[in-house]
Amino acid sequence: MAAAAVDSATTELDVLVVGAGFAGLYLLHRLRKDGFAVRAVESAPEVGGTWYWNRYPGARCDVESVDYSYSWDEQLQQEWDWKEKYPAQGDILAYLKHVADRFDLRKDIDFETTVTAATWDGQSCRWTARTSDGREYVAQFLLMAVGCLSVPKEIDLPGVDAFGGQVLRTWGWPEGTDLAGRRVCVVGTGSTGAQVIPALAEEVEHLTVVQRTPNFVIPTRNRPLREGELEAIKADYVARRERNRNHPAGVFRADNPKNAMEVDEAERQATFQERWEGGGINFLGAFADLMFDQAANDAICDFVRAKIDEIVDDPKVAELLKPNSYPLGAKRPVVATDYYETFNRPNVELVDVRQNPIESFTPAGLRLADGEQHEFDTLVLATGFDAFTGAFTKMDIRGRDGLRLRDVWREHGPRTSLGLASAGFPNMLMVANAGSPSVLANMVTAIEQHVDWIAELLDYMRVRNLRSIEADEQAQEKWVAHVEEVANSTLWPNGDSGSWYRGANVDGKPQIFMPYAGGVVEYGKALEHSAANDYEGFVLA
Ligand code: NA7
Repeated sequence: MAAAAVDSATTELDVLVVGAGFAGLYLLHRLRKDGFAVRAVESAPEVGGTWYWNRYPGARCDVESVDYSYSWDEQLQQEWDWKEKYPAQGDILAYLKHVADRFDLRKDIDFETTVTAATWDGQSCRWTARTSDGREYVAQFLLMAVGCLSVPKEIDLPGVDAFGGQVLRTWGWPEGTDLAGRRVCVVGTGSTGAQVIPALAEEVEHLTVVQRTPNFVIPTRNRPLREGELEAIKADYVARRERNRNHPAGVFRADNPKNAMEVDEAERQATFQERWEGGGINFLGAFADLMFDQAANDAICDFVRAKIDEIVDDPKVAELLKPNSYPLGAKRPVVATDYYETFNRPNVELVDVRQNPIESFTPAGLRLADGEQHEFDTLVLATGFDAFTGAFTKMDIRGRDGLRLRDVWREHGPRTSLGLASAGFPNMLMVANAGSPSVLANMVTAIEQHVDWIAELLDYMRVRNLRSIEADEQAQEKWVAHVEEVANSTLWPNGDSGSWYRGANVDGKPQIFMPYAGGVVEYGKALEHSAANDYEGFVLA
């Protein structure tokens, strides 16, 4: 079926996809192939989602290139040549542009189109989505491929308006920004901060790093792919993808099956050291119990703290860089290049605002509570996101009987059945977001798992002439409780982590553990069980 324009401002569809990042592009391709009238809308002028907006210096993915890519087309994976072990933002964006061109997806994407509101009509079983420029899309299904980290957190820095210099956000970084010779201040030391700080330190005259909570930063050890390495991977690609799908993290990791506290100190240290030298998230696979046993986690934390002492020249700076208020892994593990080494540079200064908070920004910089002043020309904000729910609550989404998603989720957090649908909002399906493995797994694997399930669901409904699917309220409450329970069986929710996993980084946000910590394998079983039982957990009508 082809999309039909009712009048110039209204487009009638089977499916409207919101977002043209990894999730939106695959949805568009798959559902179009399956014969649905589908279009995607995208705020940006280009495909890429996260990888379009996060173009700050040093932006890179912490999943290996060859795994952080689609597995659904053998020719695509054979013809695309990754350059480095871990892909830079520009390489991922180039890949997604290639996918859009190769599968002729652009003709079905409306760029620079932002959905501001969507209303469900129970009579016609259709959503009407409105855009900021007054257009309307009417569709049976509203598929939210909006990303988990697509809305930057509101700026909550005291007196920031008083600052007279340039203010940049890492999200939406203006292309071509030249900071050579400037005095720059970066606020935020999460994954983004840890990438942008070493990159800017090389370019600017002076860099002030404002840190509130130190992170455990694992070295990336990125490198160009070696001669023959990519060819060998390509020769085994199908099996490699299968291994990825069969690992809870959605990417195969040679996890050590041993528990940290069952081996002696020498073996424990040697294992940590080997993983540290190998770099990347694999570090967390050093032992099986790191996220489950406090003593094991303490051991790996001590190891990283000792590394900080070893790397950082100034013992006072080293002390400030050491996290000691939450377990390693309770916040998203940070992987970066030369992060701790950067603090040995003469042009880099660490300002800890935990003990001595920012009192106010000033026209020329900032002033701390004890009166200490720092001056700079450019302020860079790497202060994080209104994760998971931000992209939903930003829109005025009204479901059955006028129920506002914003009201429900702002009060209770995102409530979903299987992370796919929320009661009261029929035919609105979420891709790889709250309630599913999403950010705790290789996002691309998680996205493919969801898109394939959704495509089968839509076909099932089409064949049976079913018009709507909605989360069953009881099943939803059970799933939300299960997500919390699984998280509570790990060390993820522990400590003063202030983590965006539970909404703790945004003032007033309900605190509920949002991603599903059981991994893509267990989650896949739950999806299969639902589908095999006529979509248990949902009401089809
Ligand atoms: P994060 O991980 O939320 O980090 C945000 C950082 O900004 C973190 O260090 C915060 O300190 C800091 N921050 C936020 N607000 C303030 C204020 N008001 N004052 C001082 N410091 C502040 O976001 P990222 O963008 O780094 O990473 C998000 C994910 O993107 C990442 O995990 C990858 O999956 C990709 P805090 O810890 O709150 O004390």
